[in-house]
Amino acid sequence: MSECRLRSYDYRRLPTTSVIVAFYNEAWSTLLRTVHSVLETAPAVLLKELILVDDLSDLGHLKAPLEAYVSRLRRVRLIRTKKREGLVRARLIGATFATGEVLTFLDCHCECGAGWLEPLLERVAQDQSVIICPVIDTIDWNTFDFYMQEGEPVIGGFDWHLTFQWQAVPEHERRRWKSRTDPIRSPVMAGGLFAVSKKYFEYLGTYDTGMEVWGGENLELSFRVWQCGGTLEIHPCSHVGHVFPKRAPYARPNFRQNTVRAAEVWMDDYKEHFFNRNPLARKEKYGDVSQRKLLRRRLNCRSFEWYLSNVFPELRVPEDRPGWHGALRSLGISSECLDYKSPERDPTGAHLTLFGCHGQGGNQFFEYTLAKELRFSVQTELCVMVPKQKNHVGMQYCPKLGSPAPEEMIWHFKEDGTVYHPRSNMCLSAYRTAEGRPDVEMRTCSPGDKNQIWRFEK
Ligand code: UD2
Ligand code: MN
Repeated sequence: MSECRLRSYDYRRLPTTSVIVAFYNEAWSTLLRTVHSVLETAPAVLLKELILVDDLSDLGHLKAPLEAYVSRLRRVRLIRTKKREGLVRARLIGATFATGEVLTFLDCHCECGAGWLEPLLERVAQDQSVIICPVIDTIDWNTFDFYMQEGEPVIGGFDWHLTFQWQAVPEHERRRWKSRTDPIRSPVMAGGLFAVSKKYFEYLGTYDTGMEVWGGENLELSFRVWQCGGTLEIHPCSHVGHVFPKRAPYARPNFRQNTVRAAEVWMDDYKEHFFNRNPLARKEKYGDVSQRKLLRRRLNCRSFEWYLSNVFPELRVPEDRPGWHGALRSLGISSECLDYKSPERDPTGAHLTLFGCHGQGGNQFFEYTLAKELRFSVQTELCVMVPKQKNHVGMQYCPKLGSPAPEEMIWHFKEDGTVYHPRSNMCLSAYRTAEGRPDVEMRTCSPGDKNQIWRFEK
C-alpha cells in the first residue's frame, strides 16, 4: 500500500529481534530462500541473529552441506534437536538461544517482503502485550511466484470443528481504524509467522509443550493471548510470502490431540460444540493439561465466553439442543445418513446426498435450530433449503446473524421424524437413484413412509 511506503522508522527506537525458523526435511531451495530473504530484508541493526532449528531431519542436504553453507553466513546459527520434537518444541528450543528482545517466528519456506520487519517491531515497541503477524502472501507451489495479497488483508477465524480459516475483516473492526495502516485485530493466527516480545511470550507461558508434530498450537496461543489480556493483530504493512504446499514433506498424523488440549484448557463448556461435531475428539487421549490450567488461573485469564463476545462476535454459537443435532439417519435406508458434498466433491451442485453413516460428525453433522433451520457449519454456515420451483434439496448460506431465515430454509421437524418443508408442502425423502445409489429429494408427504422418517443420532 502506498501509505505503507510513506512510513519511516527510527531504528534507534525499535527493539532488536531474533528470527527463529524450525524445519523438518525441507528442500534446499526453499530453506535457503527463507534464510537469504531474511538476511537481505532485515536491517542489520535490528537483526540479532537468525536461528535455524533442524528438527532431526534425515535428508542428506540438511546435514554437512547445510552446515558448511551456513557457516559462511554472518548472524545465522544452526541448532539441531536431539530427537524429533515437532514444531512447538523445536521453536522453543530455538528461542532459548535468542538474544534479541523480540522473537520473530517464520516457517522454513518463506520470502520476506521489503520492509516486513519494521512494522512488526514498531508495534511490539508500542505495546508489549501484542502478538503481531505479517500478512501472509502466497508463493505458488508450482511456479514459486510470489503473489501479494492486494487490498485489505484477510484475518484468521475458525468454525466449531476448530478448523482454521481465512475471513474478511468485520465491520466493527474497520470502524476502529484511524488509517489503512492500522494493525488489524484477528481472533486467531494462522500460526507460523509472528513477532512477540520475548519477555511477554515467557510471561504468557510460551507454548503448550505437550503438543506434537503439527497443528492446533495456533488456536491455543490465539485463545491464550486474548483471554489473558493481550491482543493478536495483523500488520497490513508487513508482508511475508509462504509456500502452501499440496502435500507437506512429512507425515502429519492426526493432530486432534493438540486441538483437544487447546479446547480443554481454554474453551470452558463451549468445547462441547466442538466435541459434538467431532466425536473422535471426545475419545482422544490428550495427556495431562493440569499445568496449562494452572497457568490459566495464575494469569487470571478471562472466559471463553468473554472471548467470543468481545473478540469473535461473528462466530455464531450453535444451540446444540439435546436430541436436535448430530447425524441424520434415514429410517428407510437405515445404513445411510444425510451428507454434505462440497462443490469440489460434487460438481452437479446438489450438495446434499446420502452416505453410509460414519459416526464421525464432519460432513454428517447437522443442527435443527429454534428458528427451524437445518444448519450445517463447516467453514461457512449453510442451511438446507428447497429452491423455488424445484423438488431437489440444496444448501445455501444461512441468513446473517440476527436476520430471520427465508421461507425456503424453514423446516418443520416433527416428533414422528418427518422433515416437512411448508413452503413447498413436501417432505425430505430418502430414495435410490436409477443406478441404485442412495440419495435425497423432496417428495409429496406420505404418512408412514419410512423413507420420510429421520432421526438425529450422536
Ligand atoms: C500452518 C502454519 C504453521 C503451523 C501450522 C499448525 C503458517 C504460514 N503456517 O501450517 O506455521 O502453525 O499451521 O501447526 O501460518 N516443522 C518442524 N517439525 C515438525 C513439523 C514441522 O520443525 O515436526 C516445521 C516445518 O518445517 C515448518 C513449520 O514447522 O517450518 C510449520 O510447518 P508447515 O510449514 O508444515 O505448516 P503449515 O504451513 O502447513
Ligand atoms: Mn508452512
